[in-house]
Amino acid sequence: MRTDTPVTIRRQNYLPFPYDIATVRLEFDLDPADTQVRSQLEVRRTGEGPLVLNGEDLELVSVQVDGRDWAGRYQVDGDTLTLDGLGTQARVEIVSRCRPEANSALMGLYVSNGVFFTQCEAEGFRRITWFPDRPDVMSRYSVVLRADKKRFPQLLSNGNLVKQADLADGRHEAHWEDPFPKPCYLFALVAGALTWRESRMRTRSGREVLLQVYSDPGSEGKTQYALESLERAVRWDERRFSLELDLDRFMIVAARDFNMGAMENKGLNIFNAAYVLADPESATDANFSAIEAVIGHEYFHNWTGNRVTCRDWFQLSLKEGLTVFRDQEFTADMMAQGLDAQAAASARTVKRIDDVVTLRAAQFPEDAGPMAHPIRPESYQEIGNFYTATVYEKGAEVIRMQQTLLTPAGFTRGLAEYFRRHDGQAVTCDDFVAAMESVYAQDHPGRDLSVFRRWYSQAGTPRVRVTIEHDAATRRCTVTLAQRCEPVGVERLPGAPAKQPFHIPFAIGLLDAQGRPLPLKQADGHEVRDTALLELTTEHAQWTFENIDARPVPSLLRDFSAPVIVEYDYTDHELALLMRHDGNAFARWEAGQQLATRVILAATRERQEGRPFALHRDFIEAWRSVLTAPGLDAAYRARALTLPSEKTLAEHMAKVDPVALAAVRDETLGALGRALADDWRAAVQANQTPGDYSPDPISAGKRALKNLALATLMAGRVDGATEQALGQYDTARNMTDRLSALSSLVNFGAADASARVLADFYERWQDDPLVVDKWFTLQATARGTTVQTVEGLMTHPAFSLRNPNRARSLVFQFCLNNPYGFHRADGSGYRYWASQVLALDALNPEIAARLARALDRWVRYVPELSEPMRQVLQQVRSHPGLSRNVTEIVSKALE
Ligand code: 0A1
Ligand code: ZN
Repeated sequence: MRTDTPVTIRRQNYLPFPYDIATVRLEFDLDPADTQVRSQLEVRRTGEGPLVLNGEDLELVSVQVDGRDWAGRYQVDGDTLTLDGLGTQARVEIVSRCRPEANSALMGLYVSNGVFFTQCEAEGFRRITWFPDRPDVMSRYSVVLRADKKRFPQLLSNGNLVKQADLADGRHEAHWEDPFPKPCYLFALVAGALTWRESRMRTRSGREVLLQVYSDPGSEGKTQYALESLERAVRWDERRFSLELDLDRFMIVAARDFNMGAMENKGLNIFNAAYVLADPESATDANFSAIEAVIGHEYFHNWTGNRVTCRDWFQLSLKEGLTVFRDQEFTADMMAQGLDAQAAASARTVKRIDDVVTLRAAQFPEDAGPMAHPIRPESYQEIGNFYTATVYEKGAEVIRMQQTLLTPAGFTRGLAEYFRRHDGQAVTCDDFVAAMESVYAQDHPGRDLSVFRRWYSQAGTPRVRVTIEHDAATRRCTVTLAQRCEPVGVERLPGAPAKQPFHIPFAIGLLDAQGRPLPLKQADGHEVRDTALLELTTEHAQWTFENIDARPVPSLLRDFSAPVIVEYDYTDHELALLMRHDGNAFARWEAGQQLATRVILAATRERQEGRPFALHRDFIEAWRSVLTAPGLDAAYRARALTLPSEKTLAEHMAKVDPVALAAVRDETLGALGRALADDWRAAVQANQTPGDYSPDPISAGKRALKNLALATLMAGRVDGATEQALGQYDTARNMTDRLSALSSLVNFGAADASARVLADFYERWQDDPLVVDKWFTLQATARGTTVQTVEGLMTHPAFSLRNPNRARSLVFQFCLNNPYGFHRADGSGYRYWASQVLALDALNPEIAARLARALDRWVRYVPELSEPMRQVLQQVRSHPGLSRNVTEIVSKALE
């Protein structure tokens, strides 16, 4: 095994590549055991120095330049191949070999379920052939694939199929040409026996395009939703941003073994099968909605990522933040489609809530820990470690704030300007902001986005402290906003520049004592009906509103207008008022979350001090009011009645005691179940979805509320709940209901009933890998599961550490989402973590590094836990042969 010495790559050291490579011709002789790749590059010198190419795990067969053997004029040094003595123009031909079936890292060319796949982003192309593996080298590709026709009947690559032919010895070949120049990370091939579903559509300029979804034989009944989602995505990008599909053919292929969600290779997206395959019996509402979102995401990359790509990997958020923002908007529009205005607004709020919940659970902790980085990082050791919630989700928030500042119409103009300037180029985040700024400056003379740009260069979640002063005599109310943001990650190191204030768009409303909205009239005469957008660009600032009779209740950070933490000392009474009356549905949800956070944190402190648990009447009544208030739709109600997650709650604790926190959260749930049993039962009855299954947001919302009600009744051990859950499990006609019932039984039911349904579930679904993943996840996260349980499950014939979905479903789920089992005071969970990080690292370093992050915030825990965590981190760090990926994570954690 190779030992990587970590080298830090810095953004400021960027240098352009000194050669252009106009065309690349690749010929593959595909064989799982030994594949030969012949690569021909048209090279033109544009700067100084030799031609240096990257290659990893390749066997070099020959190097020729302009038809002559180049032996003696090239050197291989570790992972680089250096060619000397090239003229201004040269045709370089390199032949190399690789072993796809031995590739367990799933980067480069690999075999999954007998099918060849590639994964090149970020630096996988170098495992296929020698090449300048960096996104700013853009070339036109033509590709020839040759393979045994019986075993590999479909031969796919980027662009258009221009020729197919049978060869001797039962082999055949296919020639593909991609008309668009692209960086090598967007190259792809797929070869194997696949089934497919297709449709044709006319783009808005009238071109006919072929859309195809490929998957393994037998799964053809599960690709309809994916194909429909693709059609919706094509239409949406035309409508919303006037962006049209630029190819004649667009393909999606499902892979059983895949490191991430999916990959936007030009015209040939490769997907984790979990984001393609679905039918009502085997997939949940969450699966259906994730499929639509990921298909949208990859499709939208065709413009934001492929047509305009990144100059270097520090600019990753240029394409990822923007494309996540686009997929969020797509989903919101799809959810709102066909509903009346009020229902549509609620659907959009539900989507916003779901995105904010993800941000708070995944990104806020990251931004406060050792891996904290700006959305455009300054340095990295392994780029694979920077496909983070910060680059993706916070990156999307930074784009959203630009839309808020420019208005949606202004943002659309800004995006058009971005494409006008940069189509076909590899550019930077600064280029993006400059295009937006050109529109912003037109619409706001004298203003610019110079302060706003700090969102790209500074890490950490800003805190905004709000103070309200009311003067009864002048009937004026003054709102003061003050921001601060502690240095995080490398910002704490000596010599780091001081942190500057951010440009924060802060949406606010004011309510009177009855909860009615107050018109917001500012001293300069500017008046809005109910929501004002305050732009905070300095450390603190004040705004004065007029004609306000009494001290109002503020409704803050409406629609989560910026990724910040708000500090305002609400009384419980004020929160209850906002929960009932806030006209901004997001802020109304937020009030309930704050109240619940307060209650659970106080009870956790009491529990730690040995006092008994009792849920306050007012809190129960507040929850009852949401459960029974007229006029709220089920999807929104389900979100408003969901207690904040343990991860979000933990962010509010000085030192985290995960077991106490989880126990109090469970007890709170149980107490709500008992106190409001009749109302929960009524919710179960009122939210049945008879008839054919449909994943539409109204039906999904009903199921979400019904299943929350069922879980809450189960948590409360309310009479009849077990029978209800068992009945639902047995008679369910869709996976959402079946799995929810099963989950309630496994977590809160009696051991024998739980064992019986788990066995039944496996029996029914053992042939469907995506459902077997759910079966493992349920057990990995179940209350009562211990390290021993998980180790037992690892010996199950269906378990394999090599398949990332399976590893995630069991090992990751246990370490990340089972506080009771994982955070045992005896350290057994942590020792298990160390053993699995090391086992995975030998197979697949990218996946291992993700698991490694489960302990990166060890300092946040109570000392009884943080000390054993530190010990296992050190043990992993000192392991010989550790990958660069895991080394970076554990070293930063221990710094
Ligand atoms: N660009 C993809 C993410 C991706 C990154 C790396 C991968 O393999 C290691 C795969 C996919 C996206 O944003 O969807
Ligand atoms: Zn992406």
